[in-house]
Amino acid sequence: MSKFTFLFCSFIFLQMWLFFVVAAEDDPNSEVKIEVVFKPMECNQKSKKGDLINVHYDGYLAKDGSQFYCSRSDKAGHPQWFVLGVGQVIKGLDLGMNDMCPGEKRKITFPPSLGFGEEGKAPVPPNATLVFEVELYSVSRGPRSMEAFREIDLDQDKSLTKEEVKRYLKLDYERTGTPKDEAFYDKIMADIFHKNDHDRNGLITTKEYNVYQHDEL
Ligand SMILES: [Ca+2]
Ligand SMILES: [Ca+2]
Repeated sequence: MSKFTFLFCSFIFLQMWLFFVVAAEDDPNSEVKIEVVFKPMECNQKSKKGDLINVHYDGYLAKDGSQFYCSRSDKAGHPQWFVLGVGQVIKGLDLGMNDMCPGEKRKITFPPSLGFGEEGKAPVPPNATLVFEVELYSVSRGPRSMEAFREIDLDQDKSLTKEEVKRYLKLDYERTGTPKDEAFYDKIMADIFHKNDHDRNGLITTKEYNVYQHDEL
């Protein structure tokens, strides 16, 4: 074998090896099917892992199209808040709502392994492929970083009052060009404090706020 042939064969072998490594890698993203139903003209902040997002989502079973969850009728009907990509919602939604613009609507389809699995969870039956129709209202960049906390905490006393959070929310909505009425903010505030003010004293401390528990002030 000439030196050249040897080098060439090594190269082919390396290529094949790389191909198998890549092909064998289980990529959960490829199992999530995303259809963009509506995309707003303007998009200055796309959702990414760690962002606090506000969203309406309706869940359907792929096999017969029946609805099993509707955030518009559940929990007083206001959009849900959660931190994207950290397991606060099922995996299929965490993956399917990434890189999304405020105002965007998507239809997201994913297998049971990224939903409620082989067992299912009532009213979702075992082994169910799920379809979600989602509408994203707002994206707050890195709200769970201490940087954002300091921005919200006007008087820098390391705890957030309802007034401080509300002011921040208003600014955020005004920034994205979608200001809302007082009732809208009040509903969101109730939701945020319900989920984060664990000791119910009307203040969100750095500890209550920080889901990752590793950022230091
Ligand atoms: Ca404060
Ligand atoms: Ca508290």
